[in-house]
Amino acid sequence: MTQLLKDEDRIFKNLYGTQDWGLNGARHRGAWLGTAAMLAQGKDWIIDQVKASGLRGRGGAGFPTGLKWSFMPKEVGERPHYLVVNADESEPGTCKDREMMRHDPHLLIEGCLIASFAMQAHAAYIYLRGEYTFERMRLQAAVDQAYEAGLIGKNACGSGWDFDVYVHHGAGAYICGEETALLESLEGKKGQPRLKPPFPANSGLYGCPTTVNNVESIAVVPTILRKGADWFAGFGRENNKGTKVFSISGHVNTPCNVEEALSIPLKTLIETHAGGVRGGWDNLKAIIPGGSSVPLLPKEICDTVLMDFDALREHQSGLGTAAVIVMDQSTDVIKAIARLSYFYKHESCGQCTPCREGTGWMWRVMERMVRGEAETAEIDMLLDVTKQVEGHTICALGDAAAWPIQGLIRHFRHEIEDRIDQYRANRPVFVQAAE
Ligand code: L3W
Ligand code: SF4
Repeated sequence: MTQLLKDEDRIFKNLYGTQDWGLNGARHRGAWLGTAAMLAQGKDWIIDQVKASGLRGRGGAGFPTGLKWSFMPKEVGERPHYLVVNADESEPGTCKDREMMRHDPHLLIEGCLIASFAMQAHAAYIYLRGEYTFERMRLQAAVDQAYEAGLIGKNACGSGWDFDVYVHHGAGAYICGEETALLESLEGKKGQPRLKPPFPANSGLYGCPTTVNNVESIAVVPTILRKGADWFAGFGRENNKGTKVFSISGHVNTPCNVEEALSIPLKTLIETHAGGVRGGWDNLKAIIPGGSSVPLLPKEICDTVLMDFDALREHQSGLGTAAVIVMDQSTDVIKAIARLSYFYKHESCGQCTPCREGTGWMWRVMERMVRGEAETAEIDMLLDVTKQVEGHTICALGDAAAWPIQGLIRHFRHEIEDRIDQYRANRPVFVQAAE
């Protein structure tokens, strides 16, 4: 029997905006409580706590957060250190950071102070997705409140640490969610990914040591420190610890964002929080479990799979941003994946050949697969092209364009073949007129 998360264990207590988003409301919910005392324990203590909590990055890659922080140089030399918060939330299906910034912005600002102090950064930049105008205004208002209350700025929280927060608005390009493209864009340049290494911890914003973390990764830190690393590590299972905000959309009765423990069974997550699949669980066809970049899974796997990094990886998918996109039996899965192929073609920055050419090529073949106007042999050719793109590009967008197609072929090859057969059976036959 799965233990569901209790309300008192939810970090985001105002996820649905039913309470005051401002400083009074945030304080009432526990934010900014004991922040100076946490800083007084020192940067090593903070990083050790985050490591002990088992927190892994909540933006898609799941990289251990404490470990990432420890990559920053131990002491500040001539180059200042920076924290950059990736709030360029653009992964199709994902809308969790938006709700955190709308309704609980102080948790993020407090997290920025703690994380920046731990990495000896005097400034944090929060880079928001271009379309998030309301969230920018809300976040800026919360930042202003925090300055006014002395929580950030000179001698933040009376800690002796000077700390500034800058809210920066992107211009609406998906690729700027890739951390190095984001840094380029923040520097005022065209948002194109950089080759890694060097990683941002060595050479990030303006060539200085920088850590880029997702909104959720930073916003959970104050509560982890307040309640203890063990408390957070008590949820989920080994290597997949803590709570997580899931965005559930598609063919469910009540789409929602919900915070649950990692490793919750996918079926329980949907039936408990999203009102179940439209028409009942048996009407399920497939689910994309972690945002559009990870491969979809057929119902047989969804029946039992756990929602965490390792369980989904075992099934050749991933937790990604934990955006669960549900598709019922009425879905044309070939068309759904072809639409994603168009998205990646459109969002490719074009600087490396396998991605620039490959995304367009894959999309065009996918469109023919949708209509059934392909040869059966082209399915393997398409699969081969996805393998040529995967792992051969500067950033993960190439992988993200390849993986959904690989998932489709892995689990729904028969549908593609049936579509081709159907087209062949129905296509008009032209008989050459006799002389
Ligand atoms: C120092 C090393 N730092 C790794 C750091 C690296 C980065 C983090 C993870 O892609 C995924 C992608 C999307 N020294 C290091 C090191 N780091 N080795 O660790 O790096 P990486 O390369 O594994 O991933 P990434 O490039 O950050 C992110 C997937 O997420 N995704 C989409 C996400 C979309 C959103 C959104 O809309 N908000 O986040 C969904 O699955 O495909 O695979 O910081 O520097 N040796
Ligand atoms: Fe640009 Fe695509 Fe290359 Fe990433 S993989 S750098 S998006 S062309």
